[in-house]
Amino acid sequence: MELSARDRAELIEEAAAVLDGNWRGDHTVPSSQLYPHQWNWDTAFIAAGRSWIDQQRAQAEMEHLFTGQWSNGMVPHIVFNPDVADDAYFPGPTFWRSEVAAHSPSDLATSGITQPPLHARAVLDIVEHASDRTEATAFVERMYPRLVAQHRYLSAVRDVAGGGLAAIIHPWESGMDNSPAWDDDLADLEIPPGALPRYERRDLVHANAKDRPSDETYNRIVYLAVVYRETGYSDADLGRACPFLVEDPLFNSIVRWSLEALADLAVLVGDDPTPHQRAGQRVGRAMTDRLWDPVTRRFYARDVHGDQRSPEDAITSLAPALDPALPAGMVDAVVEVLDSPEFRPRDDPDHFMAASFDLGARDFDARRYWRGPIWINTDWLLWRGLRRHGRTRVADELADSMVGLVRRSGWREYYSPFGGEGFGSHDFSWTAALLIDVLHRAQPRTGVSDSPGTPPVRS
Ligand code: 2M8
Repeated sequence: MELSARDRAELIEEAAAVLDGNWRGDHTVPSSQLYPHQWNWDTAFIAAGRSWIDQQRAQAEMEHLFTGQWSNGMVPHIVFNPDVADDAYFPGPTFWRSEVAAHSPSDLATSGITQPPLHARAVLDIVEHASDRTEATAFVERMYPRLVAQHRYLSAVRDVAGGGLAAIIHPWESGMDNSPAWDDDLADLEIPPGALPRYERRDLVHANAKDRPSDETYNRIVYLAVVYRETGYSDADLGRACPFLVEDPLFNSIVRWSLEALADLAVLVGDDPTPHQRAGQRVGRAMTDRLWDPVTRRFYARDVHGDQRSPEDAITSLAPALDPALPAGMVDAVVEVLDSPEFRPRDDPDHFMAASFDLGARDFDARRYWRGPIWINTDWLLWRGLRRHGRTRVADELADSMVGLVRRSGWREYYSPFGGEGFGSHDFSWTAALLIDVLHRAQPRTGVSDSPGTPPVRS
């Protein structure tokens, strides 16, 4: 694909307009209708991309998200905008009732679960791109203790199995809510009669039912949230309280990548980076000990209750590419899977990568959310990880795909791997923000080469 300087500038301008359209004064919504509040990992993606063009808004939205941080360090997956009607999104503030928790903020409604902790990495990106260095230094000083608290919560409260990994307690915490990787765990779940509140799905008002989770899945994920809410969102004994307990490769790879960034931020504020470096290396080792299957040479999510890996080939399996110290043989294995017909439809000349689920699997669905379509955020995470490991060929292909999808179908929430049709929301914020990042760091097949990034650190 050729991209002229003019095309590139136009894409960046369009992406900035998408973000400005979704800006709400102190945060950016993922999309104006389907997701009208502030989301956790969306904010990190949005701020990382926006940092190239608007330092002030990038900083502001990170700080706004952390106004919703709980006193135990947990950063909620949604910070609700009090100006938005309660029934604009389900489950909204009256469902989550964050006030029942001892740790929640008293003046702000939030959800009671978290999402992948990409924030230290986003803060580092903001600082690296900042034009106003004084402002950036003050921003890091404000954010650093909050990020430390976030990671302390994940290691102290979420390492339920004691093996060094954070467990997620709800599929929404993975960010890949409807992935077939969670099907077995959800199938085992029995909803006692009367345990499910009456509710109306608001997502189907704004999105095609073919793109969204089934009603049966929705009942289960709502039930899981109710079960945790009934504990008062307690930190105690999650192993007993939470029927869904999974060590997810993507979540933990992001913990690993962010801990590395947190160590760099520690240096900037004059703190000791060593504890964060060591914590990151421990997570990396725990991923290879607990999630790597040496027979299939893949990473899989681990069900903590069943104490076993779930052998589903979902995009989460490839995320350990983000670990800067991942041994070269494991990086090779990630690249092999990504290159295989499981993740790219080679027989289709108009194919894009990377599917979010094994293209040949029974449960693959090219348009249903997280069950097969391509997402720009997972492409971007793999791209950042693989560039870092010097896997330029496949990283460039990912960059080409991201740019190609947007040029083919606009700023959509997700896309078909076959032909690139767009699905879900229009004018989706992280798609716009991450494309700004891609276009600044690399010029897809334009002949203008990109600097290869920091060489991998071996530990
Ligand atoms: C989707 O998740 C929300 C619940 O958090 C939903 O379906 O209502 C996911 O794609 C998630 O990863 C994302 O953060 C959120 C907002 O974009 O939407």
